[in-house]
Amino acid sequence: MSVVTITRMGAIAIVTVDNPPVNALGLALRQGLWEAVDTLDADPDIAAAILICAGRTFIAGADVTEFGKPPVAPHLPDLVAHIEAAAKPWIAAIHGSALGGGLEIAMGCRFRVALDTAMLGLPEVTLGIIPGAGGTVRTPRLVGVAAAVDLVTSGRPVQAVKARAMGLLDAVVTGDLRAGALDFASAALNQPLPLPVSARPAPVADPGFWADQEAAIAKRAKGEMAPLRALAAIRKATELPFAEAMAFEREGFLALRGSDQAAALRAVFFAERAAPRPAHLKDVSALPLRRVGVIGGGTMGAGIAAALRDAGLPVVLVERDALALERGLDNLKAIFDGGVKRGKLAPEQAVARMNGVTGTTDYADLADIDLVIEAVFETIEVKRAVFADLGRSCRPDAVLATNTSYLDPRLIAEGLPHPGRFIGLHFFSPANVMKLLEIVPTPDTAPETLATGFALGRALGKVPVQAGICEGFIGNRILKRYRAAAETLVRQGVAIADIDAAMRQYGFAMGPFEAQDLGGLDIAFLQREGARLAGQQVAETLGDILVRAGRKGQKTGGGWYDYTPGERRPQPSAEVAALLAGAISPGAELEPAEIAARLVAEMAAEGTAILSEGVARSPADIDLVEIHGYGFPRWRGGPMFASHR
Ligand code: T1G
Ligand code: NAD
Repeated sequence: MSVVTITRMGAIAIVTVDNPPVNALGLALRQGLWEAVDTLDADPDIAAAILICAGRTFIAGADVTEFGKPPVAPHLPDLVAHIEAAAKPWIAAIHGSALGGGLEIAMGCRFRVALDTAMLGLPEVTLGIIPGAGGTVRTPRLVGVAAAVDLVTSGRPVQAVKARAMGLLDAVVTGDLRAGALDFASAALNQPLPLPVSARPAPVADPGFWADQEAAIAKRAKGEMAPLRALAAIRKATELPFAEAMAFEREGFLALRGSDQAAALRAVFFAERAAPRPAHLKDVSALPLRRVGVIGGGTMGAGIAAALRDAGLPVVLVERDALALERGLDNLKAIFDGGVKRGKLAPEQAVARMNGVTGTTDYADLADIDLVIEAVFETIEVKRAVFADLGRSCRPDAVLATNTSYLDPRLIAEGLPHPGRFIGLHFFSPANVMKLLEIVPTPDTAPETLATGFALGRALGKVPVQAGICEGFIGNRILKRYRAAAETLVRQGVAIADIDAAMRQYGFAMGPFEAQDLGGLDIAFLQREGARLAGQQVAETLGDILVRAGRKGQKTGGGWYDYTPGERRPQPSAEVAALLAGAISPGAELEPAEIAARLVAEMAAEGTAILSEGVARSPADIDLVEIHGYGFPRWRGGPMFASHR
């Protein structure tokens, strides 16, 4: 079956691409489009061509699976030029997502028309590369310099209406795309044709513009190469003749294509797409999810309820008493009001989100719930009491899940009727923002319960990763090793601030000590104290010394660092130096790269142990946990990827 077919509607040819799943520009498609240009140019009865796609989307870009191989002609920039130079003007008719090479193909067309629901973008930088088929050279000619810089260096797609306003589209249609494109073509062909995009003048930016953009992007990119290279290519598009600018872009694309950062981002790209549909569950049906219960309206319960509402699921929020329920509903409303303040939600959407929440203190209101997520206090007694109530109040087939961070889900579920429906669903705070969801089955968890956990992950747009039962599952277990390794460096005389600076330079938003001051040192301290009380041998940590001295982090005005009241900037602390003096033997002099290498190696070592114990199913899963739960820099690929380069 050919991936390109041509049908004729009078003088208009309809060129249909059908290359599932996303019409990616593999070799066969490139060849098919090349031949279609020649066929239609040779057909005297054809005046114009409409390029349209079958399936879920317009062309979603180059075929990422080809990236690891040498490029094969016809190369994409040549194909775009071939379409642009066609004697018969082409009109791109876009639905779904026109991304990367797909948008570049569309920019080679004389016109671009899209459904109002379509998205258009140049996400190449998210793959560690830059557009390689004219995206940095044609885009500024269509939308101007500032909009081109934002589109290309951020990789963020734009919706059709905004794309039309920017000049990326010539028209937005609703309903039947093919009919709308035909109407547009008929009207457009009665007018003088616009110049091909490459022949249009390139806009010029104010002198200071490039310096400002370079500084802003360098700050945001934190070592990632592609965004700055994309900026340079757009600048050349405004300063050089088209062909020279194209050559500069191609050189940058080819240079980045083989880079470690591109390899890392490609690995993450495919891991993220595989995660929500694990192969071992492909023949297992998930249970229907129509209404979800959340027990506890605190930090996590409110965040989880918000995530459920964002996904359009009705929620029953259960709290222990009327006052706590009122507080829980206020927590939830505050999340949506924050979304309105940030322009993420319209006021009426925030109201609708809350209208989909039923607050109650009566577990009987869970009688018809499909799935319940418990997010109450992290003590086994409270959790076991809650699940005893749930076992009595919910349907026998209702999935019951715990959001515990450290307790053993098997102990929480002990004695629960129908234990096959129990599972751990470990969300990360804030639960309506963080993408990671650790899915933790017990030995009794039924396959369809596990499949339902993944189905919930998909519904919420999460990155779900299955984890076995151990202390901290995957992420918190690696975090504990990371923090211990960082403390070891402190004991060897490496300055706390140098360690944080090294990890920020590596690409983390913040270092391990800054992060503890933000989250609070007491959470981990209480875990250690609990283990000690339970009779476990848990060595004294430097963090213990600080917490015992009342230094719990920013919330107490000081933790690993001092903080000026009202400020959040960490300042090295003389008190901390004095408190830890007895535990530090000065002498270690480490470069930032060495500090980062040692700490990442420790994460990878724990990841290897986690793999060998079967707690994680693959190294890629561990990398997804670190990237989406703990801020590991995406363009490094994760500790497992980074340590095996
Ligand atoms: N190439 C190959 N396969 C792709 C693909 C691509 N570009 N995009 C998606 N897939 C596969 C994916 O692995 C999955 O496979 C299936 O399609 C469905 O994906 C020259 C060089 C288009 C918005 O970055 O953003 O063009 O698991 O689950 O949720 O300048 O896929 O079914 O076997 O994500 O409906 C630029 C990346 C490339 C687009 C659809 N393009 N893709 O989302 O489906 S670089 C991109 C997406 C480039 C040029 C440069 C999304 C989507 P499987 P999915 P979805
Ligand atoms: P929290 O103290 O903010 O909220 C707990 C809520 O549970 C309170 O509102 C309390 O009123 C309610 N509650 C207590 N007993 C109840 C009962 N019998 N019925 C109904 N509601 C009851 O705690 P949190 O930070 O939201 O943590 C909740 C759970 O999520 C814990 O197991 C924690 O380990 C886990 N968790 C926390 C984080 C985090 O960063 N805070 C991250 C992941 C997981």
